[in-house]
Amino acid sequence: MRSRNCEWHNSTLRNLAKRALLGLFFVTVMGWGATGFALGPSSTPSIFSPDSTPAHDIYHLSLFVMAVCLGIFLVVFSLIVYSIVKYRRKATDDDREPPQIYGSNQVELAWTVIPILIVVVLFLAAARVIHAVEDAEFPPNTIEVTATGHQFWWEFQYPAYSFTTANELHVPVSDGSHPTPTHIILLSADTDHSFWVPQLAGKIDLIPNRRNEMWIDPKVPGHYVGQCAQYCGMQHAKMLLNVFVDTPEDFQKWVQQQKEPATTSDQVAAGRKVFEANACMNCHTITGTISHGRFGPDLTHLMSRTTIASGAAPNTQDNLTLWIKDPDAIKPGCLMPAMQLDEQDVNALVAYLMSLH
Ligand code: HEC
Ligand SMILES: [Cu+2]
Repeated sequence: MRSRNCEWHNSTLRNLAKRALLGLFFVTVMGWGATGFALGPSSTPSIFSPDSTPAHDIYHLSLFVMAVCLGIFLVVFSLIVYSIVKYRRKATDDDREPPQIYGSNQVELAWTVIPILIVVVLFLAAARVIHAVEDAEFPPNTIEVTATGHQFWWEFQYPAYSFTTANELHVPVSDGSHPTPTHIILLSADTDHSFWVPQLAGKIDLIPNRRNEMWIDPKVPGHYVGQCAQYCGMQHAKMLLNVFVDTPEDFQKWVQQQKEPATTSDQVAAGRKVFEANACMNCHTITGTISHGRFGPDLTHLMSRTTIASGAAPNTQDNLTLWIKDPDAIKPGCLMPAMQLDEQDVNALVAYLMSLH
C-alpha cells in the first residue's frame, strides 16, 4: 500500500517537474520572440517594441518585474528540484516516519521578510513609472485630442482646430529636437471602453461621466494599431484603433484638409439628397450641410480614412455599398441600421460618400 502511494507520488512529481520545465521553455521562447520584433511601427501590437515615452517606461518596468519573477522562480524551482532529488525515498530507507520538526524562527522570518522586501521594491519601481507618466509636464505646442468611445467606434475631436473625425487618429511625430506630445482626453458616450495602442502607451479606460487622460509622444512616423481593450458589447472585438504618426508637414496638411467643410459637387447632388432625405443625417455629421447627427462617425472627410467601421473593412466602393445595404454583413451587431434603400439610391449615396475627401 505504502510503496504504491510512493510510486504515485513520484510519477506525479515527475509530471509536475516536466510541466514546469515546459512552461519555463515557452515563456522564454515567447519572451525572445517578442523582444525580437523590429523597433518602429509594426502591424503586431506589442508592448515589447515601444515607440513613445510612456510605453518605454512601461516596457522597462515590465522587464524589471519579469527579471525579479524569473529570479524568484529559479530560486524556488532549484530548491524544489534539490529537495526532490536529495530526499527522495531510497531502497535503504526503513519504514519509519522521518523526524517531524515544527517551527523555525529563522526560516519563518526569512520567508516573511524577503517577500515583503520584494513587494516593496516592485511597488517603488511601479510608483516611479506612474509618477513619471501621470505627472508629466507638457510643452505649449502639445496637441490636444478628445477621444470618445462609442459602441463600436472612436470619435476624435481636435478642439484647437475645431474639427471632428473618427476611428483614425492622426498625431505629429515627436522627435528629440521638437517634442510635440499629444494629450488625449478620454470620454465615453455609452459604456466602458479602453484605449490601448501597446507601442504608444498603457491602457486607459473610457468611462461614462468621467474624464481620464493620457499622452503619447511617438518617436517614429508610421501606422500604429491598437484595440478597444475593455469588453463594451457585441462588436467590441471590431473596435480597432488606427494611429497615424505623421511628419510635422504631413500632419499640418492633414489638419488643413480636416478643417475644410465637405466638398460639394453637382455631380453627386442626387446622393446628397438621398442622404438628407433619410435618417442618415440624424446620425452623421457632414459639415457645411444640414447633417448634424452625432450618433455615428463624422463623415465630412470620410475618404481621408483608409478603413470604415473602426477598421472592420477597407474603405472601398464595394465595402461602402455593402455597408449601406447591410452593415451587419461587415460588422454584425453594430448600431447602424440597414436602411432598405433601393439600388439606385444606394449607388447615388455611395457616389456622394466617395466625393467626401
Ligand atoms: C441610427 C443611426 C444611424 C443611421 C440612421 C445611419 N448610420 Fe451610418 N453609422 C452609424 C453608426 C453607429 C456607425 C458606426 C458603426 C460602427 O463602426 O460600429 C455608422 C457608420 C457609418 C459609416 C462608416 C463610417 C466610418 O468612418 O467608419 C458610413 C459610411 C455610414 N455610416 C453611412 C451611413 C449612410 C449613408 C446612412 C443612411 C443610408 C447611415 N449611415 C445611416 C449610425 C447610423
Ligand atoms: Cu469598446
